[in-house]
Amino acid sequence: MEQKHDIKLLRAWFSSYCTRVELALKLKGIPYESIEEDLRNKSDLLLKHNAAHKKVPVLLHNDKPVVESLVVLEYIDECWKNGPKLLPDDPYERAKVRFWAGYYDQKYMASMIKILASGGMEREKATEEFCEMLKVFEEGIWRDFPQGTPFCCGDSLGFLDVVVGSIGCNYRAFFEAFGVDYPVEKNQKYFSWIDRLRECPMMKDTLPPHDKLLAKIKEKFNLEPKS
Ligand SMILES: N[C@@H](CCC(=O)N[C@@H](CS)C(=O)NCC(=O)O)C(=O)O
Repeated sequence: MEQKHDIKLLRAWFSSYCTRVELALKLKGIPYESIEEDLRNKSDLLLKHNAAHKKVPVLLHNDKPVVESLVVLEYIDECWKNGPKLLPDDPYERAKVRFWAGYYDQKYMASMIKILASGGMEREKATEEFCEMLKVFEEGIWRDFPQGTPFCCGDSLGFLDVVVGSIGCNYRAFFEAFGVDYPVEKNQKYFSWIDRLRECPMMKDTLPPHDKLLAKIKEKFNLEPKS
């Protein structure tokens, strides 16, 4: 008898970490129910199922919670063997993908926030550091996956496309909100990868709309001009 899957996703529409889980579910063709969380007033369901971090996303698979987006992506890939694979079969290839996904997650937002939170010379320095970090990333990716991107796992979106695209495709909204003029030409390979990912129909369909995200960032960081 076929096993029944009841899938719920506790998410916030603007969260890139949730976007990546939604992308994985869609790629695998897994039907799911989306439950929108108010992160200023977290539900008992969220507090119960992610007591450690109290963050979204939380995937509930037949009421069993799986948390931390990278863990969730691997879980989905292992549970649903049918459909496109997110991670490659070969253990060494998988290790490389995991390494770069971890690198990106550890560095990207932290480095970007340094640019957003600073001004003048400090912003210039933070911008240079961000640029250097992306250079290390793109050189590593093109060295370790000489077939290049997209897509790191064949002709469908792979693990790295999902991890990188879900966060990276939103960069314009952050830079626009904070008035940052970032020299994208300095990380040409990375940004052309991002541009291609943004054009992917499933990505377009899943990313938060630019204007809505821009308004949310401005509200969150109190960037609206005072009237
Ligand atoms: N490392 C986590 C990060 C998740 C995360 O930061 N989620 C944010 C939304 S983007 C959140 O739930 N924040 C609520 C809070 O910090 O109170 C993952 O990959 O799932």
